[in-house]
Amino acid sequence: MWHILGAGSLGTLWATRLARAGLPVQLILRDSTRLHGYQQAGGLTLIEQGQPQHYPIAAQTPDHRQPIQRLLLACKAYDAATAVAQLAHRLVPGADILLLQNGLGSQDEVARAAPQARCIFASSTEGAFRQADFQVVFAGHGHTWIGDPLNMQPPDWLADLHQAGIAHDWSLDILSRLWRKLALNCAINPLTVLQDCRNGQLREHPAQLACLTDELVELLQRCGQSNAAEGLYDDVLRVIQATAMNYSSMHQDASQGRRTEIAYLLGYACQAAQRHQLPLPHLQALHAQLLNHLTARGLPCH
Ligand code: NAD
Ligand code: KPL
Repeated sequence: MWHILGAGSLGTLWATRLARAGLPVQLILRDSTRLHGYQQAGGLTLIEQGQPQHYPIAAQTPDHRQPIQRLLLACKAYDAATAVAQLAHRLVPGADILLLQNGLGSQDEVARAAPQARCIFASSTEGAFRQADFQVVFAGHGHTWIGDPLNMQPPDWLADLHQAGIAHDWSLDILSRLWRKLALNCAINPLTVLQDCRNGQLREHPAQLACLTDELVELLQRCGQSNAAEGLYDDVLRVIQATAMNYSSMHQDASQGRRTEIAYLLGYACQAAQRHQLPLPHLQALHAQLLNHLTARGLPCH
């Protein structure tokens, strides 16, 4: 049984593909009001290449009593630990939790909230967005790396992902993947918010990108993540080029008045630098500017 917490973009993308492969799925929705809304909708809808497909997947609230052996955590980083704490009493000893959160920091928070479980981390380049409640558009095919820094042994349920057509690989260095993605997000996302621009327009700010990338490379090396630092600047330029017409996820969140994951991206990077007593003036100035920008718009910064 796949218990999936969060019927947002990625939760829906995973739940619908697992369910249509014939695998047992239970959604865990926030509360009885949301469950009622879901029952009214009659299930989840996934839209692929303009074609909607409906999936009447079973759902429950966190206070249901069914034990959980495998949990896919598909909420934002800032909700992850609270969500898992709510379910801690249902997690059987040795349960697996697959964490889809972007950035770093939430994985440790979840591990503290559920010490009886094995936490398996994911880093995904798939893209999905919510068109309406319980309706999600599969916007970008990508790949998901999955790994466990404490245990190199892959779980047997990777076969389910294969069956469901979810492109993935077991990564022996998932932390390196997560750090690399965090560095890309730190170089690109905050600037798109402050300049109010699409990713591609950052090509007009090469000097700023170079300063930030140099500091991110220093940070990665100091944190023992030299592999994640290799060729970072070229990769930043490649991602900007490949996603030139897109607004970054942080830009989308901020412009739509939604809370961002800043604390798990640039905030995490600045904290790590502080822990290592590493002065990174450009990154710290960017962080301060972004905090001011979000605060001025009434958005939380934690
Ligand atoms: P989302 O906001 O679309 O969905 C999160 C869902 O979790 C929401 O429906 C919310 O109500 C639910 N939720 C939160 N707390 C809950 C709780 N306690 N109980 C039940 N439900 C709860 O977010 P998303 O876009 O799917 O992103 C999830 C994570 O995946 C983020 O860390 C994001 O950065 C990462 N990610 C997203 C994408 C994407 O394309 N959307 C791609 C890569 C990575
Ligand atoms: O992951 C991204 C995001 O928008 O969050 C990209 C496209 C890589 C930009 O940082």
